[in-house]
Amino acid sequence: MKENNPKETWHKTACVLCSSNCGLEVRLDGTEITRVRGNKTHIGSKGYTCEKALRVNFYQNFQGRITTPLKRLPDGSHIEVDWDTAIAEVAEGFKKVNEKYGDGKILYYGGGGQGNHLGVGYSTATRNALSITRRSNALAQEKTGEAWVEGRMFGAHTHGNFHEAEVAVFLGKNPWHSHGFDEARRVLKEISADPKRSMVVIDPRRTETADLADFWLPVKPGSDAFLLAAIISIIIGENLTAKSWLSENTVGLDETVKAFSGIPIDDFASRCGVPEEQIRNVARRLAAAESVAFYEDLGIEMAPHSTLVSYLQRVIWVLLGNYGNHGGMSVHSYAAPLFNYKASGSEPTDPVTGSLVISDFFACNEIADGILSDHPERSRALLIESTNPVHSLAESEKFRQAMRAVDFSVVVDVALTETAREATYFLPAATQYEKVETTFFSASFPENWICVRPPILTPPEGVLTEPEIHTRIIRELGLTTEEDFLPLRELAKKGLDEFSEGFMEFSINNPELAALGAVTLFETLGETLPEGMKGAAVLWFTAQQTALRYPTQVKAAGYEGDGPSLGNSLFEAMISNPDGVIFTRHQQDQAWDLLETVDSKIHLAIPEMLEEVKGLADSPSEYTSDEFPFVLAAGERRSFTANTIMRNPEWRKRDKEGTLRLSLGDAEKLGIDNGSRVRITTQGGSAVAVAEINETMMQGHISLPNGHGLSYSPAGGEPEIFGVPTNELTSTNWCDPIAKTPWHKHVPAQLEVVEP
Ligand SMILES: Nc1nc2c(c(=O)[nH]1)N[C@H]1C(S)=C(S)[C@@H](COP(=O)(O)OP(=O)(O)OC[C@H]3O[C@@H](n4cnc5c(=O)[nH]c(N)nc54)[C@H](O)[C@@H]3O)O[C@H]1N2
Ligand SMILES: Nc1nc2c(c(=O)[nH]1)N[C@H]1C(S)=C(S)[C@@H](COP(=O)(O)OP(=O)(O)OC[C@H]3O[C@@H](n4cnc5c(=O)[nH]c(N)nc54)[C@H](O)[C@@H]3O)O[C@H]1N2
Ligand code: SF4
Ligand SMILES: [Mo]
Repeated sequence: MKENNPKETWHKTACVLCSSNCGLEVRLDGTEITRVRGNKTHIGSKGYTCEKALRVNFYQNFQGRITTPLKRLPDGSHIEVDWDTAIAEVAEGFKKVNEKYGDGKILYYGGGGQGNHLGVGYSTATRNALSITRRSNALAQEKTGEAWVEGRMFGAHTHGNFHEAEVAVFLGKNPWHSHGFDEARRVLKEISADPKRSMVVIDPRRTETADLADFWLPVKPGSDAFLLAAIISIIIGENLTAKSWLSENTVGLDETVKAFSGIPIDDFASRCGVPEEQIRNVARRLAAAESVAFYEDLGIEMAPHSTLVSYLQRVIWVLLGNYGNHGGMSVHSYAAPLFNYKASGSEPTDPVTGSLVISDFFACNEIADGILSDHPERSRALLIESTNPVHSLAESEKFRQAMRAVDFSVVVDVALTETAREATYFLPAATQYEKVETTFFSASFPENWICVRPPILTPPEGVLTEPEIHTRIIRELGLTTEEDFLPLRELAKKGLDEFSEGFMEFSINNPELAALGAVTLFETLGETLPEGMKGAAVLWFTAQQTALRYPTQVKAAGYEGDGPSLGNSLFEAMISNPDGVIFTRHQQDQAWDLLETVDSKIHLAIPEMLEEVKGLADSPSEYTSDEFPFVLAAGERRSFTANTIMRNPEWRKRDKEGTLRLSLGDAEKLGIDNGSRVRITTQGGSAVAVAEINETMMQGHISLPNGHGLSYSPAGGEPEIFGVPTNELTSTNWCDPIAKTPWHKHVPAQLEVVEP
C-alpha cells in the first residue's frame, strides 16, 4: 500500500547549512535523502527554504566516510582503533597532560556548527571532569567585538525585528545569501515592495540585497567607521535625537554627544566614498521611522575598525530611540545563551597572549600563536568538536603546525577534515540526520522559538553521537559508576515530576556528579525518552532554566505549572514537536526587563570607543600599497557556499571553482578575461583562481567565496583540493586591536594574470 512505502514517507527535519535552520520535510531511499521540501508547519521558516536545502544529501552522503576511530602515528599515517581502546587512550592522553603541566592547559574549541548545538552541552561534562577552563569557537573570529560592545551597552544580545521594521539596515551583511533571520528573501522582497517601508544597504558591492534596497550606500571597503560617525554627527547636528526618551532610558548621553561634535562630515563623506547628501538622506529617513532594525555582519566585523563600527551602529539606533519599540531592536530570550555577557566589562585575559577573553572565548586568531610560543602557560592539548579550524581560521598552516606542536589532540567530526587529519585521535560522529539535534540561534522577540529534530536515519555501525562519546569518556575517567545512577533512573521511570524532585536532591548530595550534569541526565532520564531521543536529555535542564528565567513568558507561551513542573511541560513540548515550539512570549514593553545592565538602562558611552572616535580623523581609511593595491574580501557568502559543511564539490550547481570576482575596470587594466587564471598574492600567501568579471564589484575590490578549497576524493583514493582555501591567504596578526577578530574582508592583495 502507498502509505506503507517508506520511500513515500515525508520525515520532518531541518536544514543544517546556515543558522536559520529552516524546517524541512524529506523523503528517504535507504540512507539517501532523495527529495526535500520546506516544512510549511515549521514554527520559524513556515515552508521557506533557499536553493541550498535541496542539496543536503551531499552533507549526509559523501565519499570516504570513516566509521572507526583513527589514531595518527608520528609519520602522519593513520591506523584504525576500536572504540574501547580509543576512549581509553583519549581519557589517558588528557589526564597525562594535566599531570605533566597542571590543570588548565587543555583548550576546547568548537562544540557546534550551523545546525548542531546539543554536543556542546555534553562536552561540559568532559570539560568539568578534566578541569578544562580554556575554550573558544568560531564566534570568537566574528562576533566577539560585537559582544564586547553589547556587554557594555546592554549586558545582553540584541536583535532586530526585520519582519516588522519600518526601516531595515544591513551593514556589511547580505541576507539574500547569508540569511540570519527567518524567511529572509521573502522579508526582503516584502520590504522592497512596500512604499511605506525602506531598506538601507551599506556594502561596497551592489549585492542581491542592495538591488532591493531603497538606499544603497556603496561605502569604500574598510571605511564604515567614517560613514557611521558622519551619520551620528548629522543626527546630532540636525537635532534628530529622541531627547526625552534618551534622558529617561540611557546613561552617558552627554559625553557621547560631545565626542561626535567635531566630526568633519564632508571629509568623512569623501573618505568613505559616499556623497554627503546621500548620507544626510539616510540619516533623515532613519530618524523619521517609527522603527529601525539593524543587522551588522562580517562585512564590518572582519574589516578595519571592526569593534568601533559595532559600537557606532548601536549609537545610531539608540540616539533615535529605537530600543524596545515595536519592529525595532530588542534583547531577546534564550533557551541557552551563545554568549556569556556577565563576563563583559571585567574580561579576564589570555595568560599567554594577554588578549581579552571575551564572553569566555579565547581569541581564535591567537590560539596557534599561543601554542607555538615558548610561554610556560601555553595550551598543551586540544579537544576540537564540530569545527574545522585548520581550514577556517586565519593562516591555515600556522594552525596545522600548532596541532602538531601540542602533546595531544582529539577531533570529533563526521568527516576526516583538514583539522581531523592532524589530530592524535579522530573520533567519527553521527551526522545531524542520524541523531536528535537542535540549535540555540533563534533570536526573535517578542516571541522566540526552538526546534528539536528527531533523527531520521540510524547511524552506521562504528560511529557514535557526541552524547555517547562524552558519556564514554566520563565513564572511562572513573568518575561515575552504574550504582550512582540507579535511584535517578528509577525516578525517571515514574515520571518527570518525580524525576525533577529527585534530581534537585541528587545534585545537592552529589556535587561532583552534578558537575557532570548532562551525562547524568543522559544516563538516567535519557533512558526513558522515546527511541532516538536519548540525546535530548540535556534539554531537560535547558527547559528548567528557561522556565526559571522567564516564568511569566513561558506560561504566556502556553505551558502550565509552576517551578519544575513548568519546566517539565516546556521540555515535553520541546521534544515532541518536530515543527518547533514558541518557548517564550513577551509583551513588547518587557524588552526593558531583558536588559542586563546594573540599572536596566542603556549605557550609551563606552570610553575606549569614544577615544577612538576622537582619533578617527587622524587614522587611515586605506590600507593598500603599491605592492598590494587591491582589497581582497576573503570569504564571500554565495549561492553555493556553506562554510565547510559540504565536502563534495559536486553539491554546487554553479560556481564550482569559486571564482575571484573583480570589476570590469580592473579586469581591463590587467588584461583579465572571464575564465582567466589569476594569481592572488597577499602578505600571507599566494593562490591561483579563475576570474569572473562582475558588474557588482567596486574598482579595487576583489572577492573570493568562503568554504572552498576543501580536500575531497570523488572516487576514493588520494584527495584533491577544489577551489581556493581562503585562509592560505590570510594572516593572524591582521585583526581588531580589542577583540582580535581577523580582517578577512580587507586583505591587501596583488593580482597577476597566469593564463589570460
Ligand atoms: N550561503 C551561505 N550562507 C551563510 C554562510 C555560508 O557559508 N554560505 N555562512 C553563515 C555564517 S557562519 C555567517 S557568519 C554569515 C555571514 O554572512 P554575511 O556577513 O552577510 O556574509 P559575507 O558575504 O561574508 O559578507 C557580507 C557582505 O560584506 C560586504 N563587505 C565586504 N567588505 C565590506 C566593508 O568594508 N564594509 C561593508 N559595509 N561591507 C563589506 C561584502 O560585499 C558582502 O556583501 O553567513 C551565514 N550564512
Ligand atoms: N577567510 C575566511 N575565513 C573564515 C570566514 C570568512 O569569511 N573568511 N568565515 C568564518 C566564519 S564566520 C565561520 S562561522 C567559520 C566556520 O568555520 P568552522 O567553525 O570551521 O565551521 P564549519 O565550516 O561550519 O565546520 C563545521 C564542521 O563540523 C562538522 N560537522 C557537521 N556536522 C557535525 C556533527 O553533527 N557533529 C560533529 N562533531 N561535526 C559535525 C563538519 O564536517 C565540519 O568539519 O569560518 C570562518 N572562517
Ligand atoms: S541554507 Fe539556511 S536559509 Fe537556506 S534552507 Fe538552509 S537553513 Fe534555510
Ligand atoms: Mo559565522
